[in-house]
Amino acid sequence: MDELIVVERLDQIARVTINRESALNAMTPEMLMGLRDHLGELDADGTCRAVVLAGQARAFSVGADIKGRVAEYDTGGGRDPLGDIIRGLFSFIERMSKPVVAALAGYVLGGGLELALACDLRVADTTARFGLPEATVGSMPGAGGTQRLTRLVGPGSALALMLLPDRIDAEEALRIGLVNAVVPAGEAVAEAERLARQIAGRAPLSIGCIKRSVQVALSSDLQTGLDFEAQCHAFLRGTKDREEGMRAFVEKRQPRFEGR
Ligand code: CO8
Repeated sequence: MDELIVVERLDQIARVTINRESALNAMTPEMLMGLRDHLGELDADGTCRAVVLAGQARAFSVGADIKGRVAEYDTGGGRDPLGDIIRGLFSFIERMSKPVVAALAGYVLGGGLELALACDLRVADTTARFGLPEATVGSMPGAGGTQRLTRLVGPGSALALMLLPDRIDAEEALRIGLVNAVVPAGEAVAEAERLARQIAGRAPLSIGCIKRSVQVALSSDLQTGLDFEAQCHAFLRGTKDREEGMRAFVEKRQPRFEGR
């Protein structure tokens, strides 16, 4: 398993693992482009209904590869190839029609935390430690952290994580709403997969519409969001899966959704 990103298909879900254990899954442009390619393929694959995103060994990710950034990618000039790739990837994850569940264990720092923020659900195990150390190295969260974290946990908790050097543990992350659940050490991936399977059993077009509607809620006024929700609802009313879902309920059986 030498690939920087490892993809495993498990029936209707996929497990995607960041695989750079020697550098605690620090992110390089090659890794991020690989992740973008794999997620693009999974999003286009009608047989995949949800994705679990995890990190190998003792980190989800410690963020940008500082050594590589100093050496190659960032001269402090105008262009920032890593920044362009990372921002494009995180926005793509939000645009995916399939939910991405982050399985968080060990270090979840800097860009690694920003990656988790771009996912739809977050499960942490008790080893997880969260922090945004960018200001310690003369930078700032620049891959969506100031925006997504603030929207998720509110300005008070977001500022504490960004201004102070302290890391927070999984229980504190749960308390402030940064993660959806905390599980015992070593169980984050299994729990994330359990949630992904539950999502996979539901109507995929409904799931996609819900995800998109929540994104719209975060970037529009209430009326625009309500109009978008109504459009999605009208669209779903005409789908085969809605007919199947209602029929299955009446017939007291499991629905067979096809995504149409
Ligand atoms: N980049 C490159 N290599 C890293 C990084 C990193 N961010 N973090 C750790 N490593 C490497 C170490 O250098 C070490 O390698 P080696 O064995 O070759 O020396 C290996 O991983 C193991 O690390 P440690 O020996 O340090 O392990 P510890 O358990 O003692 O410490 C820590 C782990 C606490 C995570 C420590 O390594 C650390 O503080 N790392 C830096 C974390 C950090 O500052 N991350 C934020 C980076 S900035 C960022 O992510 C911005 C993203 C957005 C950029 C784009 C926006 C435009």
